[in-house]
Amino acid sequence: MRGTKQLNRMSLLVAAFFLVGLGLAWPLVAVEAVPEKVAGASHCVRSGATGTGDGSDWTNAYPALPAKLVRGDTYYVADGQYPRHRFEDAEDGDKYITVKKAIEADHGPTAGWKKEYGDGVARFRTIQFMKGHYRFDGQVGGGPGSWTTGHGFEVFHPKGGTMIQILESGPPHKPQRANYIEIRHVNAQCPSIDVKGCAVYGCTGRYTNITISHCYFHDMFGAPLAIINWHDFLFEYNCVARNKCTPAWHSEAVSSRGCTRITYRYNWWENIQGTGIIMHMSGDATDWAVYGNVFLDTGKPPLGSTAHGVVADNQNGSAKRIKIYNNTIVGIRGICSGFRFFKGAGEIEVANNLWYDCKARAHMSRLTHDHNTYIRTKPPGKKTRAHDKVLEDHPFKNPGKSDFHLTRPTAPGKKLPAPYDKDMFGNPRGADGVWDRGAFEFMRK
Ligand SMILES: [Ca+2]
Repeated sequence: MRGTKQLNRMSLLVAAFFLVGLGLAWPLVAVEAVPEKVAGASHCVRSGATGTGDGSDWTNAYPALPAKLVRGDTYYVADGQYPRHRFEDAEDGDKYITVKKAIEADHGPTAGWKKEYGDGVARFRTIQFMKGHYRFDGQVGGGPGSWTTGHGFEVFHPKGGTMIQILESGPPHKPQRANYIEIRHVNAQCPSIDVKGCAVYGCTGRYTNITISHCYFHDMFGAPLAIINWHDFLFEYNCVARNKCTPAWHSEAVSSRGCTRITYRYNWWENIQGTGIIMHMSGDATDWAVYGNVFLDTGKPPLGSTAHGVVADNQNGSAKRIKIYNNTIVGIRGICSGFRFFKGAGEIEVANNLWYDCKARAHMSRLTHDHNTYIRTKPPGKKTRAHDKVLEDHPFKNPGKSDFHLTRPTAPGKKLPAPYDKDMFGNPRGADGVWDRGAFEFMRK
C-alpha cells in the first residue's frame, strides 16, 4: 500500500512538472494538498507460521507480534496462542498502531489466508502498554446480546495477576502518561474466582482518552478495574462479572481514584462483591456519567454484595457533577442497592433508574433523586419523591433468565438531553411518548 501511495504521488509530481512545462498553471502546492488518505501497511501475525516470518502474508506471517511495531501500521493476528506483549513503540504525533484480530471479513493481506485462521480466538499471555496511541481490537464478540461470548482476543495467564496493564510504575516525580488507547472485544479472566488478578490496571501515571468497549472481564479475586488519575475514559458495552472480595482483600468492580470525565454506559455488571460496584475510593471525582447499565445479582453463587452502594464513594476525596440515569438494578444484596456519595460536593443527580427485587435498600446520600421506580425494593426513605413509584409487579420479559427488556411502558421518566436519549441498542428514548425508566427503552409499535 505504501508503494502504491508513493507511486501515485510520483505520478502527480511528474504530471505537475509536465503541465508546468507546457506553460499551464499548476501550482505545486496543489500537489502537496492531495489528501494522504492512505492507511499504513498491513502485517500478518500467525502463531505456528513457518514461512520467512517477515509478516508480508499469511504464509510468511510473524509467529508472534514483533517487539517493535511501525506507527501507522496494522497488525492482523490469527487464531492461536501468543506470548506476553509489551507495547512500547515511540509515539509519532497522532499515529496509531492497530493490532486487530484477523477475521474472515477483515484480515489484511489475502495471500495464504485460510478462513480457519479467523474463526477462533487469539489468546495473549498478558499485555502491557507503556506508550499511547494504540488500538487493540478483537473485532468480534461481546456487547448486548453476546456479553460473554465470541471475543476475538483473550488475555489470560494461568497464574492470574494483571491481564492488561497500562504503564509500569515510574519515578514518582515524573509520572508517565498514557493517552489514546482503545481496547475492544477482549475477554480477560483469571483461572478462577480464587486467583488474585485484575483485568485492567492503570495506577502509576496519568491517563487520558482511553476507551474500553465490548470486553468481558470476569472471574477474579480482586477488582477487575483498578484506575488512578484517569481522565476522558469511556467504558461501554462491557460485561464485568464475578469477582471475589474478603475482609483482608477488599475489592469492587471498579476501584477508581481521582478520575474525571468518565462515562460508564451500556454495560452489564453481574455478581460483584465488595465495597460497591463502581467505587470512587479517594481523590476528587468530577463529571461522571453512569447510564443505561444493568447491575445484577443473579442470586446464584458466587453471590455479589455491596456495602456502600452500586455507585458510591469510600468517604474520601470529593465527588461532583455525577449523573446516574436509566440503569436497571436487580437483586443487589448487602447493605445498599442505591447510590451514596458521603463526600458529595454537588450536582449529583439520580433519575430514571429501575430497581427490582433488591434485598439491600436503595439508600441515597448527598444527591438529588426523583423519577425512580422501586419494585420489591425499599426506596431510600419513607417519603418518596414526587415522581417516584414503589411497585410490586415487574414489567420485564423474563427476569428469571436475566431478560430485563420491558413488556410495557414504565411511569414516565425525566426527559434528558443527549447523550442520555438512547438505550444500549440505540433505541431513542421517549419517541413513543414515554421516556421509560431502566436500561431498556420500551418502543410502542
Ligand atoms: Ca418508550
